[in-house]
Amino acid sequence: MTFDFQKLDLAALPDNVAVPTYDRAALKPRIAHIGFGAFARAHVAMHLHETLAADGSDWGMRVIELFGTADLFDKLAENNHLYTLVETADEGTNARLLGAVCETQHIARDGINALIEGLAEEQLKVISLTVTEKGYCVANGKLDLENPMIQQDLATPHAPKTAIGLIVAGLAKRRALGNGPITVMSCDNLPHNGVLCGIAVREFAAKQDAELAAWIEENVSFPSTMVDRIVPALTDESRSLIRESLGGQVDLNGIVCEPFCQWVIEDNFKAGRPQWELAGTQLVADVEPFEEMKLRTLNGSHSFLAYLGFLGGKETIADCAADPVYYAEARKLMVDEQLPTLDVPEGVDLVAYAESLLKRYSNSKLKHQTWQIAADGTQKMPQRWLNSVKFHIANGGDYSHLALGIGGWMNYIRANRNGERYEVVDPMKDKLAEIVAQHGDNQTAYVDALLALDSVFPSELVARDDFKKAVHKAYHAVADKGAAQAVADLAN
Ligand code: CS2
Repeated sequence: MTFDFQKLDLAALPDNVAVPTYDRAALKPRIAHIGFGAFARAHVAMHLHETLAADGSDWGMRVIELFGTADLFDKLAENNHLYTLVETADEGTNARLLGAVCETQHIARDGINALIEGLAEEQLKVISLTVTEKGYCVANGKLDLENPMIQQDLATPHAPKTAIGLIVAGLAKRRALGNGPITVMSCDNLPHNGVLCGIAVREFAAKQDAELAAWIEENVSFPSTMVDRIVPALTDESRSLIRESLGGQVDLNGIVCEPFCQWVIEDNFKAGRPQWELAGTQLVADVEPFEEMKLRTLNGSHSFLAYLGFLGGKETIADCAADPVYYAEARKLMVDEQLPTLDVPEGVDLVAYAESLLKRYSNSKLKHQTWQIAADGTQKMPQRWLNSVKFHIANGGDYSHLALGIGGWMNYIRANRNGERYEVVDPMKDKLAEIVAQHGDNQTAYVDALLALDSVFPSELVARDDFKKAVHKAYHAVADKGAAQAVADLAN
């Protein structure tokens, strides 16, 4: 199937495709968003679009990319920065054009200086980011000074390649120009994402200039946020759905997602913010209970289904949810092993929350691939599973589902599903492949070598025989009986 660029013809859109009604010409780049992938298009930029529709303000968004080519950004500009959002579920589909983006900047097209200067502009009041877990370059709660990209950026701070290096360069320029305070808002699936982002930025700055670090302390806030919307990577099938929804027009910047959307933001902004609450966003004093609930329940069960589902021959989360055994065990993972570890956010019924997630997983229109969620396991497991394991060990609770998830991951990274090879995506993939090559034939040594990865498995867990035993057992269950049987055996 080919999808060639075509300029959107707004007059020819089907009547049910809504277009922005607010004054887009008045928008100024007052938010700069780094990392304009599928998630940001469907979530962060959608919330701003709805806010603008409600208040008609001038809070436009500049979107920034540090990787790949500027092709899609060029196409977005040709369409006056409009693009299509299609929300789809078994109950029906809804398409509309979003209009909050007013500018694009790409490192490969515009050069790093333009990006740095952009972050220093006076009218810019918020820098937001969706750069995935690994984009923060943090290990064990600190800036990862072993990370080669951080080392390179510290050596050439005027030409950074990482988001953290770019933000610090932008803040340094902002300080030099006297352009005032700003907020840096992380929107990635990490616990205390604002705190972690603040640590990375401040530690990077302190390595260069203590006065800059002190200025940041005083002038920059780092609110935490909880973001939630399932937005699978585009496939030909979703591109076709976009075309069909637009009455035959192609939009290469379009995106397809589920109807559900949630955003909880810590209300801690140094220089103002859009009135996001007008678009249903929750602004709260403490995001942590929401973050932990979502990370452990949603993302934790996603990763469980990703490894054990993929190895069990299931291509999508909806395929997993359609299998009564996977469905029941994912529910138990959430209700029996994750919910007891949580502080309940005000007004939330946790069991009803878990049920609502299973309903979302059953959306057969979404085609959210298990292989996609399986990516970056070394970056995801600590917050999704291992903190809960710590809780159970301290409280004598059962964590057999969490352990099976870990055993599933250890099998998954061998890149061999009954003889079928696949790509393992992970920033530590070379290290993982080395462990497979060195110890793959000796299962005990293999599991021990993985448990020795100290940026993934906390030493306090690895020091415990009961934990090690549970992981060895889980690894063997999946290796010997296959993932589907190992999941089914959890019921016994
Ligand atoms: C998923 C998330 O790929 C993954 O790791 O668990 O992207 C998930 O779909 C979102 O966090 C939902 O809000």
